[in-house]
Amino acid sequence: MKTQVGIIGGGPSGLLLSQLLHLQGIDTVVLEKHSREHVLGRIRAGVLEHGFADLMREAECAARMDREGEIHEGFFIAHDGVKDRVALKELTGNTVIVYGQTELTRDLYEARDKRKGAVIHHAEDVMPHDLEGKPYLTYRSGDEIKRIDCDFVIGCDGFHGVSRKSIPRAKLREFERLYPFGWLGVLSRTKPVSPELIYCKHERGFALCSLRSQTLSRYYIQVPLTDKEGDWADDRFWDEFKRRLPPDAASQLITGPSIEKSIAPLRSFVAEPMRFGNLFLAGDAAHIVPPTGARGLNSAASDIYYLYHALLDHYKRGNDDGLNAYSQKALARVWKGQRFSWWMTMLLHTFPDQAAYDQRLQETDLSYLFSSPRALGSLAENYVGLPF
Ligand code: FAS
Ligand code: PHB
Repeated sequence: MKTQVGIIGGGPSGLLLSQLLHLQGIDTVVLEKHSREHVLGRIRAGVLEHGFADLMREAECAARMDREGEIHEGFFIAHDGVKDRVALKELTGNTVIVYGQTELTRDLYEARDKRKGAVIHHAEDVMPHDLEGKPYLTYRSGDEIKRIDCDFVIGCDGFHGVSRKSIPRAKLREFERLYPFGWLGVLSRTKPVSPELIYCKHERGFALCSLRSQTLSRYYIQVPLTDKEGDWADDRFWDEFKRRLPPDAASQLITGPSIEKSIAPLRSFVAEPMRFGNLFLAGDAAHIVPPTGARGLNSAASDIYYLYHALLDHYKRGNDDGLNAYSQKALARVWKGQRFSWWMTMLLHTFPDQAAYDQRLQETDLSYLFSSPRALGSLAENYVGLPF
């Protein structure tokens, strides 16, 4: 098989790039190792920057997002018994859309199907070859090894994928910070406790009130790294969650059976450069953030935006400036997302054995934040998404 752009990974990054290029007549093939049901079964991001939403509209995949997604003009930070609001729209003129990654990925799959896009599931043992020459991909389908010749390989295969690992160690530099806790996430068919998100800083640990719709709540609590989902029966989760909420929310909390429960460790990670020969990395394949700043999926958006325009310039105008500048340009925005996610995580979580001095710094950071419109404006502009 031959194609112009071979994409490893059928998550939001790979699918969005494939759809955008297809609309411009550029041929792609997406190789996804899992089934579609498996990909859609993962509960992940919930908040989309306006930049991501605009890309979905440009990809002609935004009808349901615009119909069912909720526009949010602000969110709350609860701390020391008070709830302060971050008025995103007043501070920046922009808003965010609350729309689950699962639904967004479903919309992208449906758009690929409608245009008969080549998305191959159950692609086992995907391997990129000859990345500094004329690249090709191989993968196993049943007992058969198949080959796809392409001009470029885009690694959209997430943190555990094969593409970043295909770059020679000597060419790659990795930056990582691990956090001494994880997030236990619960999905429940209950009315959300708050119409806007509430990030709760609490001495017992961080908690987050989010949602997927007015009948589907998405809640998180900070848990020790040693905890497993099995340690948290629903009753134990609801009791602990309620203890970390501000009083008005705690009194209105509606509990119910969890329909999904998972623990994700928190990590900050960046791989540089995001290019090796004709291989380009995008999304989680190149960078990971703790979800505190809702930057994970949104950091992938600017990678896809830069790659999409760079590939257009290559194929339509024979100009490779965009491809040659991709890694540097993408990393500049990725690192701003890293900084913001790290800062929000340090601000709102309870660190085991935290020095008293660091505790005072957290408290001072919060009081400064809500005493200075400029400090709050900085938080808000990062949350709604810095310009591409
Ligand atoms: P993805 O990981 O989504 O997709 C990669 C795809 O490649 C997968 O479908 C995988 O099956 C496939 N793949 C992997 N290896 C392959 C191989 N060798 N061959 C072929 N295919 C391969 N972000 C937020 O903003 N908010 C959140 O609350 C949030 N929560 C998260 C919770 C968890 C547990 C995780 C892991 C991430 C979370 N994220 C969150 C971040 C998440 O949303 C990512 O940023 C987003 O999925 C990035 O999308 P992709 O880059 O497409 O990577
Ligand atoms: C979510 O709804 O899953 C969500 C929202 C905001 C975050 C993290 C997760 O910062």
